[in-house]
Amino acid sequence: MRVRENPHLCLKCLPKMREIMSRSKKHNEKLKKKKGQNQPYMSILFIVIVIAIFGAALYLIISKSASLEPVNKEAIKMTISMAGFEPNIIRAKAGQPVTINLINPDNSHHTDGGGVHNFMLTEGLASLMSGVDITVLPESQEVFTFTPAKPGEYHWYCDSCCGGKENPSMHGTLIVA
Ligand SMILES: [Cu+2]
Repeated sequence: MRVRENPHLCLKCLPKMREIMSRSKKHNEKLKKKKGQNQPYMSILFIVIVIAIFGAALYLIISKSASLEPVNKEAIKMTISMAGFEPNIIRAKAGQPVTINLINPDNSHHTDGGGVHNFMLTEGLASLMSGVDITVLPESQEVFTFTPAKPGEYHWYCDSCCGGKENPSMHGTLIVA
């Protein structure tokens, strides 16, 4: 500070100033060296973070595509995931029981509904039945039977994710002849 304030230094001050400047130069070099020493650690840390992120993404992809074999081979095999029901149209005959093996391949990492889906059918059934409301937990399956009462077109839906009944992809149609 004093140096800048007074550019016309006396000869007495000159050696002192040189010493200060040299010290500051040495300090800067030291800092640079230290920074250089830290760089390999930073690169390793960066690589580790990148690997961790890719690993997590890969795990999510693999676990999502895990398919489950239906436990009941006689039943209608149906899948419910974030993409909707597959198939989303089934045909049945009035008075004849329909058995569905509903498979949920989604894992519990889904932020919406935690990977839980369900099958809700509240119309077209025999008066004795109050409706079908089956919940399928992540990466599991359920087998259930219902009997449509009379011919017509009825709709089922998933009530546990993505806005429930309002979600257009979480629907299915039951066509009863
Ligand atoms: Cu759902």
